[in-house]
Amino acid sequence: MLYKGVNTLKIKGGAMMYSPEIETLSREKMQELQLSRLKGTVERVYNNVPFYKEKLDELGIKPSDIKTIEDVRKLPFTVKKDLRDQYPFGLFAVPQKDIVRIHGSSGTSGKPTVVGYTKNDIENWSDLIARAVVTAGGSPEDIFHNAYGYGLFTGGIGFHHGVEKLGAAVVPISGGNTDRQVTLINDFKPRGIGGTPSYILNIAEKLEELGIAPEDNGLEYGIFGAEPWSEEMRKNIEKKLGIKAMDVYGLSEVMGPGVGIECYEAQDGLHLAEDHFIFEVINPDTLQPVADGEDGELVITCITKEALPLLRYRTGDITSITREKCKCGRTTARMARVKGRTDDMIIIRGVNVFPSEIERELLKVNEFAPYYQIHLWKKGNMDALEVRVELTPSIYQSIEGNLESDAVKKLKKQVQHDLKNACLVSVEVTIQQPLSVPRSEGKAVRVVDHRKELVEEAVR
Ligand code: DLL
Repeated sequence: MLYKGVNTLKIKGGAMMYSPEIETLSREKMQELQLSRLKGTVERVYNNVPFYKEKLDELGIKPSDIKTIEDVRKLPFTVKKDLRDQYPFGLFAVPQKDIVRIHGSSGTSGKPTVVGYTKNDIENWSDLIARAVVTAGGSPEDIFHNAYGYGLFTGGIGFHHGVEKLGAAVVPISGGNTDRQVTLINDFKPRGIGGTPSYILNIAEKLEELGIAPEDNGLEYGIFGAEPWSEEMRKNIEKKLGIKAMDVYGLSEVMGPGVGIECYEAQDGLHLAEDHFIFEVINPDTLQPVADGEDGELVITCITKEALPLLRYRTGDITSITREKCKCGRTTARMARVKGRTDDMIIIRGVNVFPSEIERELLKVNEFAPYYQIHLWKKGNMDALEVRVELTPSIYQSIEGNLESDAVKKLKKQVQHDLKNACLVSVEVTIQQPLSVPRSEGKAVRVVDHRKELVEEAVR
């Protein structure tokens, strides 16, 4: 089927695709395309971004030294601190008059990192979101409930333009006001929904509370990302909403959402937009590439961006890449679900723990609602890890609200044992009443680190 005005068609025996010629390109052809775009990018940043000229000069590299795709490894890395140091517009490669949009990411401390887009950048981004929505099972005839936050965050407005570009109808509800979200879902019956998985879970629970059954909400697919989530969380959301849930990845520094997306057919790794970015996975300590399938830090080079073409941006995200063909027919490389961030990794008594590993264990426990928060403490000189979880309302009722009951004690012991087996560290599990873990409307705060406060308090 060919949708009017949209580059979407069905390929035989395969999936619906938005840009089939790109999505099924041979590796050889893809690398040719990447190389020509990379050469252009290096030339542009060398001539227009003093920061990069200086870095390239320091390394003795000229744009003409980029001759093969492997030469990307000759280029300098860019890190978040570089964006902060060049705040706000120091890394832009075009004059201010060509910028049509500015986004940012809030970060935990200080000023946001600022990113800019030209008109072409926005067109490319919208195309990639349109491609992502189709990959996730969407079509131009859909209504798409967009519960990503609108504002400096790239989620809301990024999806907004892409869904419109596809020709589908976007409901720009943003995050928050869950009652209204549920009313609109019930009334409009959107086929697609987007939002952070932690917030979508709130919406799903609200629907449940109001007695709106999964088969009556109209939803068929969801596109969730912007924070790490686990397979268990996926199953949970899919069941509650009666949909297929796809993982979408992206970061404002290189564009926003749409850098990678799972396909509806396989839900097995995120198809990467290799025509716009070059992806590497490196060992964060040695900075050397790791083999396909091996975990490391994802590094992204922008090859079509005009306003902010970052070279070898170290995302801090831990994942792996496979280049095996997917059963949906696409040939693009796929990345595994992000396991966590290098800076999110909790090091407890020398053991590395990712919040997603803890999530996986907790969500296996039927007695718990799918909400949790990790708290880090100091006990004497030792780090201590506490996980706060809550019982489901029905379990809470069945024990008559007695959190000291033998059943709760037994459950706590069992979960602590399972967590220790899975994560190799001792975890103190605090089982709480329903609705006691903070709910998110955007990215969930999974880890609260009290260790610094405690040290500061002691010094005071
Ligand atoms: O979170 C862009 C986005 C919006 C992606 C909507 C997906 C959906 P930032 O606010 O700059 O941009 O945060 C980027 O979020 O480096 C990852 O650590 C994390 N992240 C994004 N997507 C995923 C995901 C947006 N699917 C940072 N799984 C990234 C795990 C994710 N982490």
